[in-house]
Amino acid sequence: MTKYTVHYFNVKGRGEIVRLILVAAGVDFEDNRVEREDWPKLKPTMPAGQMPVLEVDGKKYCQSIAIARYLAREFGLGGSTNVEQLQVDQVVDTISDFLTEMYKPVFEQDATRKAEMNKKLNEETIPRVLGILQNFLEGNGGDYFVGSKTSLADIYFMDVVSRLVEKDEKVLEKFPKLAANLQKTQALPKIEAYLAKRPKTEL
Ligand SMILES: N[C@@H](CCC(=O)N[C@@H](CS)C(=O)NCC(=O)O)C(=O)O
Repeated sequence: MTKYTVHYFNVKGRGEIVRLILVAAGVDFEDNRVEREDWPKLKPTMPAGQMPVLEVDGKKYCQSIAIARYLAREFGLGGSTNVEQLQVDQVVDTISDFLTEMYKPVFEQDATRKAEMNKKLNEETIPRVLGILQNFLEGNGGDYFVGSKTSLADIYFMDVVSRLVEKDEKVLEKFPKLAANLQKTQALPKIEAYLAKRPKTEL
């Protein structure tokens, strides 16, 4: 049996999607949550000196989205046709771009600049990106982002947008279809069980 290990910090960050795909697929994996103080020693052992890293039978691979796509294809969560894979990817890349924007204010040190960035994020970026995602969802009938079952697209949406909902429960008020999709993914039995026991982390 293939042995999978996910190496990442004890945060959701960019690594959570790798964990979630394995969880959704019902695949056992070692969840190696690296402590910050251990990182300098481990960094040179990672392919690009960063995490998340997926280790498959002792071989390490980097880049969260590349890993997520690989696992999704491996376990039937990546789209059934080439066009469906493209549809999954357009959702995933939209969310990945958004995640970069979402974390910018978090790492800003200057308080004034941080406040400006948060204002722009909340008033412009979040509604704009949710609008785009809602169009993708409605363009596919409104239940799933791609095809007629859960895919990497739904799981990555849940991963990232649930973090917004935790901060502001009204964020999806104007996007009922997105809210329903999010709840459906969170209620998948394997995901629900994982979410109930995963460590609570700020990021
Ligand atoms: N594009 C990469 C980015 C990876 C990345 O930025 N990793 C950060 C944590 S989210 C990291 O390892 N930081 C520690 C370091 O660079 O030493 C991915 O999506 O996997």
